[in-house]
Amino acid sequence: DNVAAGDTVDALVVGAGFSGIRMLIELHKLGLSARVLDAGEDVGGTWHWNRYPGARTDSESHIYCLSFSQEILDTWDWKERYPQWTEVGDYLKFVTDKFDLRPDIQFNTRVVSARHDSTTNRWTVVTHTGQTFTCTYLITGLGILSLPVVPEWEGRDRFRGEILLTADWPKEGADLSGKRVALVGTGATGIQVVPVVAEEVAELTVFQRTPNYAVPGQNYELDDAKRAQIRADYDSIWTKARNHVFGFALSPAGRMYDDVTDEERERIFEENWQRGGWEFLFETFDDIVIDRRSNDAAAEFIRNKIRSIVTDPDTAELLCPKGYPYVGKRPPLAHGYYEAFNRDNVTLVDVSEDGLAAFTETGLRTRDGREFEADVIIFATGFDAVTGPFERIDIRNGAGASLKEQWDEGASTHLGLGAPGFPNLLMISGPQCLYANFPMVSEMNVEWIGELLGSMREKGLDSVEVTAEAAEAWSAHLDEVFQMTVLTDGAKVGSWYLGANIPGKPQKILFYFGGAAAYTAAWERTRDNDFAGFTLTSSDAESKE
Ligand code: NA7
Repeated sequence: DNVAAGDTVDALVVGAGFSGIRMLIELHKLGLSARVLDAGEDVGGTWHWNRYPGARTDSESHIYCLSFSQEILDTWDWKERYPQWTEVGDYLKFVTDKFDLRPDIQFNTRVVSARHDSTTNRWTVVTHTGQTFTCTYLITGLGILSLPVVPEWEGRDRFRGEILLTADWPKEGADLSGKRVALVGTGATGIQVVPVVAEEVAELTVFQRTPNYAVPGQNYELDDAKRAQIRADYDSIWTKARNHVFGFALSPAGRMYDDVTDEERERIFEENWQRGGWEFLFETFDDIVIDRRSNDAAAEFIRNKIRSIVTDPDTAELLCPKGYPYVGKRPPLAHGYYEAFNRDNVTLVDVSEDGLAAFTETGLRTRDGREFEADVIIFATGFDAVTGPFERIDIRNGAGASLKEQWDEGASTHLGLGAPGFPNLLMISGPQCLYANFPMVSEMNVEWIGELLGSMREKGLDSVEVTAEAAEAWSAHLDEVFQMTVLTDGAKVGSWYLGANIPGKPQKILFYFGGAAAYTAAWERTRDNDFAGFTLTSSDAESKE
């Protein structure tokens, strides 16, 4: 299924997840020649690699998808409220085949470098096998969480058991039955792994550094009647999502902390805990992310739930997040996570003070010498988010300057779409894009890149670059919005929103938290103002200068 080597195309897209697939469709519409490269064996991106037991989305299926094709919305049948990784993968394959995209996608291909030549206005892109592509536009759909990180503890080679990574789970699966399994990491991933793996293994030891605020997803299967209801409602679903702060099809609660009595507040939290998912955060009180009292109330409600679910009081207390606000880190959805700690074969180990430090022949050891035995160690230890995947590619502009070096103090972009100094490098869900339901963010960015390229083409222009002023202004705005939220506390607890989970990574907010409507409005101001913030030129004119 690989296409011919040594190609020259108008646009080269890196990544065949939601972003890359949707971009290819847009490029076809524009009549541009295009190629998509992906390191995996098939489309899927995040959902190609994260094949671990329990992997599913934290967004509801009917909005964790692309909106542009009515036909796809009408024909693809989602099976569950939150689809499993296999289902999202199948969906992306369905879209790929429906739009006959495979001839323009090359799999098993990792891009290692990209260098812009300002005299020819072309990027030269080199892959891990040394294959070379040239293109006018280099478009990235790298994913925000695609570079997994694993702690570098001493003695990895010493361990005689098996080491598994959730973000690169064996394609053939892993047989954990009857084994003693250690799990490191209790983020959104670890929390999905625990209840599923607990059913299969002899013993599961869960190492927790920072407890999370996990609200139940309350997953359910969708039947024809539910799907018909969703389909009939799609106009309003997309309108809601495009106006929602996190891109969900939810409505504002219409009330704040002070609007109700304490008893009323408990009742509202309880009701939405039962509904499950993001309703708990977004349809209870509209000020949870900005008002400490509202946040404290939600946090205490969740702690009390944990105390009521987990029967061993010491374990319950360890599982209770304290000292940082709800949403201070990205909160996961749970599917039987807390309940799993009531099983005899599941043990929680607190490594918040005395961290894990080394592998032994038979397991893991903490700094002060506590030892734990395991046949299999699973790492669900997170990602070098957003900028990591860019920085592992050696991206350089015409002057030889590297993007990684430019981002030494943190990435700076305009709307997440491009960085100053890097002409014709266009990003989908790049640094400083909107933080929201990501298929939606990617689709917005793709449509905007489409509008930009379409307009440039009409005007006979072929070079676009973000201005330094626009990137500075966007960074300042991002920070201003971020400072209004309780998310700033994420720095204390290693939030990946901030780059705080990676030692040495600049701590600068990686996302815009102003909501989908404001993000769209910012793009529309740019577009309707002759793409203010971007310098558009023709390479012909440039070469005459
Ligand atoms: P996360 O949310 O970054 O979680 C990583 C987890 O791994 C988290 O609990 C970390 O603890 C833990 N971790 C990382 N390094 C260590 C060491 N050295 N020792 C012990 N524990 C460690 O990644 P996920 O994959 O779960 O989720 C990422 C996103 O995917 C999620 O937010 C959703 O958007 C989907 P820490 O909290 O840093 O103390």
